Amino acid sequence: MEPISFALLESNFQSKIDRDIKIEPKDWMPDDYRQTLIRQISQHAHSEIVGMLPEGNWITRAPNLRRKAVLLAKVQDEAGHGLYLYSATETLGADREELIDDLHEGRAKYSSIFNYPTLSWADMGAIGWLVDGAAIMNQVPLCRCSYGPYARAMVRVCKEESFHQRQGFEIMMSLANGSPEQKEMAQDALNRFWWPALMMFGPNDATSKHTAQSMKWKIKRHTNDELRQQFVDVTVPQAELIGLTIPDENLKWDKKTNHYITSPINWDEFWQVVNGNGPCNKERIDARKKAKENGKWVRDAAMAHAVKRSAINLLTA
Ligand code: BYC
Repeated sequence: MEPISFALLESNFQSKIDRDIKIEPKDWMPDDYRQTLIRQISQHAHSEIVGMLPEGNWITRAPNLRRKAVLLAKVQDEAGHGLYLYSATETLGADREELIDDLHEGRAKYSSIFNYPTLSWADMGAIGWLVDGAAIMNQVPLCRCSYGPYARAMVRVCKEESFHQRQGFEIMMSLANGSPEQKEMAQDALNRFWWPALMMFGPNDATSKHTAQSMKWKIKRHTNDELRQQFVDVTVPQAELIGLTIPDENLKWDKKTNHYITSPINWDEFWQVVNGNGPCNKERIDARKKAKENGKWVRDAAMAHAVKRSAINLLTA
């Protein structure tokens, strides 16, 4: 029997994608597709885990028990998202420990947004409203991603993100309707998180090196700029509703396109943060490394227990 040519395998693969048939772990896939998914899903997993830090910072200082319980649940959800996503990378043959080492050694990226500090309680509102809001805009289309395990993980993640976005908006709404000082806190948080939230969608389309191929493979269903625009269009009216001002004096509604037009994004700031020079990059990675060191005894104990159990099972078999 003649060996199947690479060209035939590749054209069958692309034809499945074109017909919206999911690619599953044991299916043939081009190595570049596998590597692109490992890159994107691991960056996504790292973002969830690093993303626990700025909010975890406020659990002990939440203003009341209800807020504390909700924030605690949200941060736990993010740990869960990280775990589904690391599991999804394992279905592609990646090694979780190696991916985590890549993060700790600065070889892997994670979302730029988590390198900004959380200075006040209102930042918990701004993160839920804007950061989770941006995350949903980006992740709902990922539920239709061509790779089955990633698409299925995203369905649950998006349900939880939607709850996160609402809890954030509710915090902002309460502060915006509160005392003048509380309203000022909410406005200050919006001022600091607005531009970093827009940067979450990635470089603009002209400079996004992966978009064209990822769209062809239906890993991405929209470009970075399309999703960023959708986010601006839904978020500006929400700010108006609660009486807060988007920190962009050039922001205007364009009747011709039915979209808001914003000032240009500061891409220099974005790349500085992505390349490790943001306000909190070092602090975030140091915290992750410390968590790994501090958890070593738990992993060692779990391994020792597993070895003991399997020895007992062998003896009693
Ligand atoms: N920050 O060609 P591009 C969350 C990198 S977690 C850092 O457009 P692509 C949440 C990009 O990786 C949110 N790096 O790439 C958690 C690439 O670098 P490499 C995370 C960024 O992949 C807790 C280079 O720039 N969401 O929601 O086509 C609490 C060129 O970019 C960023 C996801 O990860 C950035 N913002 O598009 C609350 C979603 N943007 O790898 C909330 C899944 C770009 O070539 N990921 N880069 O060295 C995606 O949808 C896509 O990967 C992106 C980028 C839209 C982010």
